[in-house]
Amino acid sequence: MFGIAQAFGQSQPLKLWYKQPAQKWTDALPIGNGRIGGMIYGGVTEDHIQYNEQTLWTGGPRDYNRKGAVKYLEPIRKLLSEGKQAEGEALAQQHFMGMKSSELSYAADSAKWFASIQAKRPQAEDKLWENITLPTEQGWETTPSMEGLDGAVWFTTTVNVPANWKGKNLVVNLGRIRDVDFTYINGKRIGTTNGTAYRKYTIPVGDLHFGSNELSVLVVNFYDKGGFTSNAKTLSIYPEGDESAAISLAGKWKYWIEDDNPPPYPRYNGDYQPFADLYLQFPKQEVTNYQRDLDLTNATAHVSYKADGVTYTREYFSSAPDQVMAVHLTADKPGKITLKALLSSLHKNYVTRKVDDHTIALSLKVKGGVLRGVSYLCVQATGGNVVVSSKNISITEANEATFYLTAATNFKNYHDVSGSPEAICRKQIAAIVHKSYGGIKAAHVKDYQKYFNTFSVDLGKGENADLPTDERILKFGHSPDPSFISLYVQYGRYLLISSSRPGNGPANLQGLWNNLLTPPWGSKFTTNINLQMNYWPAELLNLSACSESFFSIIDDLVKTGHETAVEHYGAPGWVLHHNTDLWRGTAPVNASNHGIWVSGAAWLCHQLWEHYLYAGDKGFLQNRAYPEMKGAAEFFVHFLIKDPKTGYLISTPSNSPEHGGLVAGPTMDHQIIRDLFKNCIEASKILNIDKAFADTLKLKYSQIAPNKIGKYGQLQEWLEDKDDTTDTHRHVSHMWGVYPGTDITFKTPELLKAAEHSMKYRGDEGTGWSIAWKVNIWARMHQGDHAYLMLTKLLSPADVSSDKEKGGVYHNLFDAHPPFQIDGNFGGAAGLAEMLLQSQGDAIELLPALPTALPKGNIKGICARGGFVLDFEWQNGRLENLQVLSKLGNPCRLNYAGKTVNLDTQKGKIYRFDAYLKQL
Ligand code: FUC
Repeated sequence: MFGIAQAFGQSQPLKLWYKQPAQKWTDALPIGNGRIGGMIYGGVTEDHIQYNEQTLWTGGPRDYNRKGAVKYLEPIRKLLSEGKQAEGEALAQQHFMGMKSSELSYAADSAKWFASIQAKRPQAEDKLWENITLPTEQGWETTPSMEGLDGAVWFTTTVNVPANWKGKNLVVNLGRIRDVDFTYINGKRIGTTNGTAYRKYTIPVGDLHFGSNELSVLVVNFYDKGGFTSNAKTLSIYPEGDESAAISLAGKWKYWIEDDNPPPYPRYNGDYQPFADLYLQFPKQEVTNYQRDLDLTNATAHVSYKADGVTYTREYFSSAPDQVMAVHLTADKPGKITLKALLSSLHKNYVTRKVDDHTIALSLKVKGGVLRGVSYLCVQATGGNVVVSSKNISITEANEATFYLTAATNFKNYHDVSGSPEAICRKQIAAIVHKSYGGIKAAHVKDYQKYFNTFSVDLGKGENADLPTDERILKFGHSPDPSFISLYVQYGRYLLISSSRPGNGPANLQGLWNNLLTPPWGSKFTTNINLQMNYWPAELLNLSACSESFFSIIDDLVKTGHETAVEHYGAPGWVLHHNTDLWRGTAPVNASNHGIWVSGAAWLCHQLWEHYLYAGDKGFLQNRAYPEMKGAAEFFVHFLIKDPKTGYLISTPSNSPEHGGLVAGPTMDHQIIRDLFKNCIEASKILNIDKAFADTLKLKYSQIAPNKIGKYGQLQEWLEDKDDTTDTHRHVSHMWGVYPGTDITFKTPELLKAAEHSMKYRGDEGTGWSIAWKVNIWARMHQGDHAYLMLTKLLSPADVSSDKEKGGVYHNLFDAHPPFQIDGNFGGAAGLAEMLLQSQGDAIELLPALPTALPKGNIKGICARGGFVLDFEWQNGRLENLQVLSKLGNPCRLNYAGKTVNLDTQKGKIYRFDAYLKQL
C-alpha cells in the first residue's frame, strides 16, 4: 500500500558498522552538532575521540585587500586582450592579489630567525634524537610527533661505503627538500640549497672514510610540508657516473628538532584547526563480539564488546540542544566501569587543569593566530570512585559513567574575537549537570529527527546489505547493492545535519571534521565549486533549514566583498574570488592564474534564489536574498566590458576555474552572470521594485557573450575555440549552464549536444567532487545510466593499498578527493535525487534519469521548486504511484514519460496520482 509509513521503511538498517576499531582517521565515525564535531575510533583499551570546534582557525581579523590594486585592472585587461597572458599573469601576481598575513614584516623577521639557527647539533648518540623513516613524501607532518611542525630539524644517518667504491667521488641524491638544507658528511658541509630543486651533491673522495660515514642534513622549513619529500627510490648514494650501483638511503634515520618557532609564514587565508583529543584508557582485556556503528536514524554512535562475561557498551553523540558531546559507558554487571579519561591537543600551546571534582579543562592557543580555545570534560558516574587531577579523570569500579565535553573559542564573528570560551564552557556544563543522560539523549534525538525524518529512500536490498560497511565498499563494484546507495544518500543528509545548523557557520571542505594543523587546502571554504556543492542536497532532500548556515556566510561576504569590489575593481556591490575563510576574506588569493576568478558571489546568489524557488518565502527574498543578489549584480554591471573583437560584454580578467590561466571571457562566468541577472529581474518583478535596474540588467543580459559551439562540436570553455579534446581536467566549469544552472537545457538542443560532447571529451574520471558533479550533469542530460556509472565511481573504494588512495569512499564513507573532502558526499547525495526528480524547468519531471540498475524503489519527502513535497514509487523502471503535497498553493505541472498534467493546488493539500498520472 502506498502512502503508509512502513511502505517507505528502509529495507536495511541505516547504519555504518564495523567489526573492528578504526585504525586511521578515515575509518573513524563522525558525529556533530553543527559546531562540535567528533571522530570516534572506538578502540578497546584506548578509545580516541578527535574533536573539532567550528570556529577554531589560524589567523585573525585583518584587511585582505591590496590597497591600490584597482590601478592595475586596466593594464591587466589590456595585456589579456593583446594575447599576452603570461605578462598579464605576472603583472597581476605582483599587484593584484590580496594581502597575506604579516606580509610586510615577514622578510625581516624571517631573515633574523634564519640567521639565528645554529648550524650545530648534539652528538648522534645523544638521547635527544628520535627515530624516523625517510623520506616523508607527504612531508614530515605525517610523523605523529612532527604534525604541524615548521622550523629547523637535523637528520642523521650512517652511510657505509663499500670497499669497491674506494677512490671514487660519490653523489648523494636527497631528492626534493622543503625548504632549505645544509648537508654535511662527517661534519663537513657538502652542499646547501634553498627552494624546490632536487638535491644531488658530490662528495669529493677525500671527505669520505672507508666504511662508516656520518651524513647529516639540517632542514629548515618555513611553512607547510617539511623534510625530504621525494620518493624512496630517490634517496640514495652512488659513485659518480654510475647511478646503477646506487645504495638506498631510504629507511631509518634519526632526527632532532632544533627550533620549532619560525615567524608565522605569510598566508592568504586562515586554516581550520583541530581542537583536541579525548582519550579513554581502559584496563587490558581480551574481548569478543566487538562492534562499532553509527546509527543515522538517531545520530548516535556505538561500541560494544564482551570481556570476562561482561557486555560493555559505549554510546556517543553531539547534541545541538545542549551543545555538548556525550560519551555514555555501561556494563551489564555492576562495578565494571574502570578507566582514565584525558584531554590532549596537537596545539603546542595547551594546558590542562582540574576545574572541580568532576571536571577537567583544556585551554589552548593557536599558533599563528588570535584564537584561543577552552574545553571542559565533566563526568557523571554512578557507583565507584571518581578522582580528578590536573591531567585526567580516573574512574574505578563504577556501574556506569557519562562524559560531557564542551568546546568554545573567543571568536564572536569575523571582526570580533572578544568572546570568553571559558565562560561559555562553564555555562554549558552548568546547564547539563542536573539533567539525566536519558533526557539529554532524548532531546538530541528529537532535535536531529526533526531534520532527518523528513525524507526516506528505498532502492531495494542487495545481497551485501548485511555486511559490515568496509566489506560492502569492497564488494560494491562487483555485485548490485542498491541499499548501499540509499545509505550513502542518507549519510550525506546526516553529514549535512551534523555540520550545518542554523546559528552556526557553513560546512567547510571537510565539513566539521579535521585532525590536521595544516589540513589540505586549509580545510577552508573554496568557492569555485566546493562550498556551493556542500549545499546542493539541502533543498531537494528536504533539509532546507540546513542552508541557513550557508546563507549566514553570504551575509558576511556581502560586506567584506564590497571592500574588495572597491579596492580591486573600483566597483559597487560585492565580489568573491575562489576562496574564503573564517575571517571572510574575499580578495584574490594564491596565484593569478587561477585566483582571479570573479564569479564566487554570483554563484552563491544562485543558491539564495533557489531557496526562494523551493521555499517561496517572500520575506526572505525581500529582506535578505534580493539585496544580496542585487549587490552581486551591481558589481557585474560595472565590471563587464565590451570585448573589442566580438563586441560582446565579457568578464575580464577571470579564469575558467583552475584551468587555462588568466583569461578574458571564460564561458562559466557568462553563464553564472546571466543566471544572476535573470534571477534579479525576476525578483524585482515579484517584489515590484527596482524597475530601472531590472531594465539595465535586461539590456546587459542580451549583450553578454553567448555559449558557443567549437570546431569539435564541443561547448567552448573559453571565448576562443581552443578546447583540447584530450584534456581530462577535473573542473567542468562550462557545464555550469547545464548543472547547476539552466542556461543549457532541452530547449537549446544544439548546445545540449555540444555540452554532451564536451563531457565525453572530459571523460569519466576525476576527483571526488568532480565525479559527483558529473553525476548531476549526466542526470540533467537525462542519461541515467551514465549518471549511475559516475555514482558507482564515487562509491568505489578509496583505500586501494595501505598507503595509496584514490577518488572514492573511505571506510567511514567520507568522500576521497583524495584526500578527504566532503563536497563529494553532498554532491553525490544530490546526484541521486537529480536522477529521480527534476524541477528546474517549467514542470516537475518524474524519474527523468532513472538508471536501469535501479528498476524499483520508493522515495518520500523529495522536494521540488514551487513548494512541493513528493512521495512516489516505481517498479520495473516505471512510476507506480505519486503523491504531491503543495506547501504554497502554487499551480503544479507534472511531467512523466511524455505526459503532462497541470493542476491548481491549495496550500497544505495532498494530491494523489496513479501510474499514469491520473489523479485519484
Ligand atoms: C579546488 C579544486 C581542487 C580542490 C580544492 C579544495 O581548488 O580544484 O581539486 O578541491 O578546490
